[in-house]
Amino acid sequence: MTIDLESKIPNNVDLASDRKLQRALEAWQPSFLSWWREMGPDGFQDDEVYLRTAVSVSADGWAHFANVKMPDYRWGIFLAPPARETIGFGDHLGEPAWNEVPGDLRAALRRIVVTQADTEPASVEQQRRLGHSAPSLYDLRNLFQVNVEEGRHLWAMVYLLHKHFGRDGREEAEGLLARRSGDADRPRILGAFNARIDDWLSFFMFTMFTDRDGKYQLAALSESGFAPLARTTRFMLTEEAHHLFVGETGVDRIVRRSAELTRLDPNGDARAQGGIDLPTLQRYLNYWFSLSLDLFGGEVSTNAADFFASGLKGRYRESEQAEHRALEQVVRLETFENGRVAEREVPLRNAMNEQLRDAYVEDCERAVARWNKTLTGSGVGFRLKLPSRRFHRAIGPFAHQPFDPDGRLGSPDDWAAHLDDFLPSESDRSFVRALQRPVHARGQIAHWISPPAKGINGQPFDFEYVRRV
Ligand code: BYC
Ligand code: FE
Ligand code: FE
Repeated sequence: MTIDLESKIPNNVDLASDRKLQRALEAWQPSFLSWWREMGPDGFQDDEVYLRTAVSVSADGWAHFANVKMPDYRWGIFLAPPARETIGFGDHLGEPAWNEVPGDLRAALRRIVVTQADTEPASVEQQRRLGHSAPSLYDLRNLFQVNVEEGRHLWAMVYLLHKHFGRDGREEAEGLLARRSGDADRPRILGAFNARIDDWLSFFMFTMFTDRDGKYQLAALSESGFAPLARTTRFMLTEEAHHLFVGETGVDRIVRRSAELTRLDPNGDARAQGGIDLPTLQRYLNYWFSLSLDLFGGEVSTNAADFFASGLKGRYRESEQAEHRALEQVVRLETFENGRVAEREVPLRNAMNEQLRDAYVEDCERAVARWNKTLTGSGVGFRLKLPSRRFHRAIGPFAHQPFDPDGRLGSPDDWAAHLDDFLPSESDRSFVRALQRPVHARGQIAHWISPPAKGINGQPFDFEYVRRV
């Protein structure tokens, strides 16, 4: 797998040997760049940003750091080496993995690839104005790092569409640049990717909770019997780790600062001290966690069962499962029937969305425990917690039911009366937005957030991460 960094589109897929594909992708490239100019970060396009660029797929030294203007970022196509030669689960267990799309799986596979692809540019669109209110140059650089890599993830998926789905794939690739996050007529496909992100608390919650859905979805796809999908998602996961780091530590830094300001204030009110109060932080958490839970799909899903049976989408760390056909087992799931919460036995294959969501929730619990440790250390009594999985759902049996964050069913009137306790209100949002004044001077940090424990790539916090022109 030689790496070609010199050609128009850096790649390790030997693009040069497939002229037709190369021409098709080179024709898509200007469309991507004009999408980036129009919908990528607003401003800052001429600034030098200290960016990491993927240049190899070997574990040591897969990326290099340099000052780059964002439009000059080298968006490339990189497949990790195959992890296995055979299909690891489902009805085709043990058969050779596919390098081409099996005809009968074409529609399902295309749908999975397009859904995954659509989230990548969506997130860039959602975050496009945040540069103007960055709390530090360090954070500004991290925002742009995440943005260019989501752009590369779009490339990863568009490569699959162009190479394996012919004319349909090329049309889908156009569609990915035509939909717009939040647009009434042509929105992005999945719910959370049409939500507003116009402050940095939302950005950190999004990279914590929504990018983390990405980690679990990519991990499930990296088990795929369709080898090109498995290999490309496996490489995407190496980049994803930093996005999750940005989210988890970003929230932690706000928690730390909010706790300090709470202690400082005679009435224990962080807002009075120019910070974000912990109850507001909890409401943002409620919002982004519940929105992200929906991204796993319905609790009971025949789509998910089919994806598993046909070998397209596995479980989280499938190889660590005791058994890979998942044919005999049943699992008990919570549902909502005739106005009450009930349990139901479901064949394991139909519960694959919920299994993946379980792994995700456990990971989120770990992060919340870490934030609470920060609160303990700061001597503040407040504790954060994940809301119930029944709360504020739009997909699955609990969708649009008035469950509170503790999972108790109320009346629609109770819901309306407590809405502002559960979720960020317009007044919370405008308060948080008003705090977000840009801090673009070296080594400085906004009042409402703590500095990070360390800088990027061994650089100090006061490094000039973004050189403004
Ligand atoms: N919003 O059988 P069901 C990332 C639809 S994030 C709107 O329950 P299924 C990233 C569904 O399409 C990772 N619609 O679920 C993060 C279906 O429609 P039809 C993205 C939704 O099919 C941050 C119906 O409801 N990756 O990478 O198992 C920054 C019932 O379907 C939603 C993937 O999504 C929703 N939330 O779908 C950047 C992986 N949920 O058939 C990037 C690929 C469900 O009734 N996608 N629906 O018309 C999949 O594997 C699956 O399509 C889903 C679940 C996980 C989305
Ligand atoms: Fe991504
Ligand atoms: Fe990401």
